[in-house]
Amino acid sequence: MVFEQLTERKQREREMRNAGRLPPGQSLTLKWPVLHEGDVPAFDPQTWNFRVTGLVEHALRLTWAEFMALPMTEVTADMHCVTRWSRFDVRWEGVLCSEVARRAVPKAEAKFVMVLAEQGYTSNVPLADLMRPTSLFALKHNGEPLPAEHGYPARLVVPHLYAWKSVKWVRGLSFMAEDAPGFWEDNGYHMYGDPFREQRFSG
Ligand SMILES: Nc1nc2c(c(=O)[nH]1)N[C@H]1C(S)=C(S)[C@@H](COP(=O)(O)O)O[C@H]1N2
Ligand SMILES: [Mo]
Repeated sequence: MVFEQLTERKQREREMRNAGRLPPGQSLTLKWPVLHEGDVPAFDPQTWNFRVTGLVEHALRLTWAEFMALPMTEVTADMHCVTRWSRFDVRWEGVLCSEVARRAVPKAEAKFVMVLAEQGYTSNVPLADLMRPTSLFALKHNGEPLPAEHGYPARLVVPHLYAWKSVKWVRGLSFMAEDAPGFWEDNGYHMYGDPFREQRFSG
């Protein structure tokens, strides 16, 4: 049984490598590891809000009801963690980052975004990367509401960057002119984090 699982995993891993979808130094996991600093925060729909600040024409403060009323999109994408596991064809459902940005209207000088989460976790992402049609605030994973430990009620997903940028329990965005390090970037991780270029740590 264990042997069969290993074989299935190895076969799928080879398939993904051949398809150019397994970044260097990564291996396939069939599970969904849980990785984060600190505790799983509680969610109160009465007090939860999503705030957009910084270099935008319209600062936003959306309630949970307002956030859920935004248009929903489905994105199927791969997930790569810097600790060397990758998952493939994950189906996310939620609000595209571009939908939120469109309402806030970034100023011309806004080039980077600090993503803000519960308990002070942050990560920086270039605005252009957030505007891609695969970057979203996911509310569902493979058709089910996000499990608490994976970011319920909402998490950012930026599938083309290492998953430390895919901020769980996301609460807001701050638009900036210059790049600035978030939590892991401040602790030696790469400012951009492209898994296909193995941008794990800063130089
Ligand atoms: N708020 C928050 N988001 C976070 C983290 C964290 O510590 N806090 N860890 C990141 C890291 S390092 C990874 S690999 C992914 C893991 O997501 P998962 O636990 O759903 O697999 O979440 C990212 N998002
Ligand atoms: Mo990670």
